[in-house]
Amino acid sequence: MFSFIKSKLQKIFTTVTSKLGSFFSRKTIDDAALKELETLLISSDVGVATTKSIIAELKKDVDLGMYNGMQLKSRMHKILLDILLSLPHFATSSLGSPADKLGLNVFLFVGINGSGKTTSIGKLAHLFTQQGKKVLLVAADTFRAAAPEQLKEWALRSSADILVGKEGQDPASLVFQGCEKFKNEHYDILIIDTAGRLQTKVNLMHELAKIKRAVEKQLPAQQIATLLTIDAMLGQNSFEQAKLFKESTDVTGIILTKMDGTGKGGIVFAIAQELSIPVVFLTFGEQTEQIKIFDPQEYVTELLG
Ligand SMILES: Nc1nc2c(ncn2[C@@H]2O[C@H](COP(=O)(O)OP(=O)(O)OP(=O)(O)O)[C@@H](O)[C@H]2O)c(=O)[nH]1
Ligand SMILES: [Mg+2]
Repeated sequence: MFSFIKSKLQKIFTTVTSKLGSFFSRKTIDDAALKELETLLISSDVGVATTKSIIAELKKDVDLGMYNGMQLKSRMHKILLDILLSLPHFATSSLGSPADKLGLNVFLFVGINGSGKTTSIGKLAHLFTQQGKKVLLVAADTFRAAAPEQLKEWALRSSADILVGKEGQDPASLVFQGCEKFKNEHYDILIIDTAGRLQTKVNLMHELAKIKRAVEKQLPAQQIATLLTIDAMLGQNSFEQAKLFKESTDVTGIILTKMDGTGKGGIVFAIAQELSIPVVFLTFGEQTEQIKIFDPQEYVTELLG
């Protein structure tokens, strides 16, 4: 059976995983090899700071004079996994569990335009309706006229209900209505789509903060997850925007989108180490089922080949 990376994230497999393999088959690993490895990690989006810390760890062993490719592989496995597991663990098991068990069942999506919010919402809605849950989507991207239509398509595909506002309605007031509907009509899951672009970034951040307050007025904080979509193909360029969202909306988790389009894949480590936000889902295509809960153990094992 093909591994997840090999079959779904082919570009990563053919670049990073196969290049790492050439290190792991070496008889000796010395300083020169670590230099080469450093270049590979940086070019795979691991990020300069995170790469330096990984290489510094590996160098301790090289200095002790013991090293072959297989030992390198097992050390890297531990170091990379530690980076991912060092975060306050996101309870993916609580995703969508009933509110009375304090599971996360309200998902506020944020992220820049084109990063994959609406598409990922469609996939997540489908995941939940497949489990027999009653799902409500709120089309709070009122900035772009075509946005509610796009979300309606996804609602149809996943058999979720959708609340669309009146033209020009304030998104926070629509979200407020959405929360009331969610409670009054006993939905299991509420998912809110937002705009990725306004006249200015400051406006956007203010609007998102206002939307968040509208949700928090009606629902307990323990139920609410703010999910930030990041386009994996943008790599390190996505960091500045991620920081901006993090500052204004207190992000619970990241959905790393378009993993099918990148041959890198190291960004998950840079996100964990430099942003301290857990990656919760990976998406890898435009079809409904092309989403997966991120599993650190599996990801590291498969990335190393
Ligand atoms: N290859 C690939 N394309 C994707 C993936 N997720 C989303 N896309 C595409 O990326 C484009 C943008 O996705 P949207 O979901 O519209 O992004 P958005 O964040 O809602 O954008 P705005 O509504 O403009 O803020 C669309 O063409 C999607 O089909 C993915 O995992 N893989
Ligand atoms: Mg959208």
